[in-house]
Amino acid sequence: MPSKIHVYPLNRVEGDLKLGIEIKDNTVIDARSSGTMYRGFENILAGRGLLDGLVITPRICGICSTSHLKAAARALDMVCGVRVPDNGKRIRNITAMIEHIQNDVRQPPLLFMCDFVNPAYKNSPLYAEAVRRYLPLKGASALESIRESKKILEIIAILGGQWPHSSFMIPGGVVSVPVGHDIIQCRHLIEGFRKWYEKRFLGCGLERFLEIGSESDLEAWLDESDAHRNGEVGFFIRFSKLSGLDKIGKGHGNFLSYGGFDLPETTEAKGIAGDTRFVPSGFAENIGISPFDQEKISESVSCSWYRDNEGGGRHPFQGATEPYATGSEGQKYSWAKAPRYDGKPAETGPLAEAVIAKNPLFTDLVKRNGPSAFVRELARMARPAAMIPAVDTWLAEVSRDKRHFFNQYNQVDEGSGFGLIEAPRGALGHWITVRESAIRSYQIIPPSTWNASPKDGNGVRGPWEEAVVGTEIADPDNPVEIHHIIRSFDPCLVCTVHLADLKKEQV
Ligand code: NFE
Repeated sequence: MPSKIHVYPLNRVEGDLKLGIEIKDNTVIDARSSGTMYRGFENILAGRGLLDGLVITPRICGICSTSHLKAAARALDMVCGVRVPDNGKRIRNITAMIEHIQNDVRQPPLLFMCDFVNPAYKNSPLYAEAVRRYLPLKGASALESIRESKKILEIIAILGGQWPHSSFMIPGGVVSVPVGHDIIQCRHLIEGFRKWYEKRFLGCGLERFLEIGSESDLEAWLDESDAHRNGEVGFFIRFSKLSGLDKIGKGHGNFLSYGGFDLPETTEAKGIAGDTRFVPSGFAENIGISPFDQEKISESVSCSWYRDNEGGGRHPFQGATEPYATGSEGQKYSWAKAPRYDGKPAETGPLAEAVIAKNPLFTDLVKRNGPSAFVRELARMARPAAMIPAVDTWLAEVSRDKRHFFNQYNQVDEGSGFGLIEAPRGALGHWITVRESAIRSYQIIPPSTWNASPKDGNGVRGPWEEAVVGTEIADPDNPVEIHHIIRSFDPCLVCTVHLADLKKEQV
């Protein structure tokens, strides 16, 4: 049977994405991930004042603005050669972590598990319960998640003035200096959130959940009590296994983490042994981890609507953003560039962080079964378990440590720097070059660009293009399998992704 190309627009996904998939005998044989909107923040920044990225880059996105602020501030820390004092690190870490946590409890019920109410599952024994929980904007869990994720964001508003799009980080630290009752209020909020997350998400205490160290432990934990089975995580595991989400969405199996959350010099919070950050950096092929080297990052524009670079992929310090739309007749098909690490595509996000941090559960799951839509989403739902205690520890430390929150920085005329962090969706990088006190060039690679990458100059697919290849599609008019795979990467604003089959062509 000849193959057919199906073109699915994915609305409101970090600007708008379109996925073209080629299906032969009900199996995906090729895919094209296409960012359909040019934004041009990098060109807006060129020529502006040194600090303007602190105000402009948080506007890139409404769900990860604190992360862009942090990456911009870290790039400027490097340009200005200034160190951040412990309290500055704590406030930066607390606020950025809260952004992760809100995302990790908001995305699963609102954006991922709403697909469990797809008519494709209407005969599933778990369907009625899925509808009760996740029916968009009506399900009990969907409504709870909106309420609780909104509440926890108050911590960023208290410490940073507002959320989203705040600009309270500066080179050398933060400008906000919380007073006693601010910290009391933040600790009250994190404590209330912890109780809700334990009761409704996990069905057990954080400590019990963090004991799970392997696939068999996970199965034993699930069988242990109704509370475990009926929490959001337990229900997600049961539905996913029954529906085969652990068998789809494998991809390349390459993982990237820039690492994040610098540990203060004095702190009770612990990263993994020997690392100076709460989340370590690294690159992994399956579970084989190698040290991270930012010089190995490059971006190809061979299949992207930008003027071709001579000599292929370029490091962001040499990168340029020169739009060059050729239509869809050539090999260019996306406004997203194609980032590569050591020439290879890499997925990034909570699963990549967990593998690179050698988390025993996720190392075991990936070692046994490889990545999947299931394991990617499980890593997201589990991530707050380790972060909530760190937030509370740093809040307590801020209230005891009366020292300063920033070090004075000097304005510089020339220099360059990069800010590489972990945003909610994974590795986020800002690269800035300064000449005559102004921004000469600013290059940004958000996590969704890594995951949504089009093909590179060698024709190698990006992570989610690769993840959908090989998938059997039961009904090309309702490709729920593709929804699960793409949403397991948590593309920005995926809550309102609608896949509509625009066009079918015989090839
Ligand atoms: Ni618009 Fe973001 C995160 C960043 S993009 S959500 O997380 O940076 O992938």
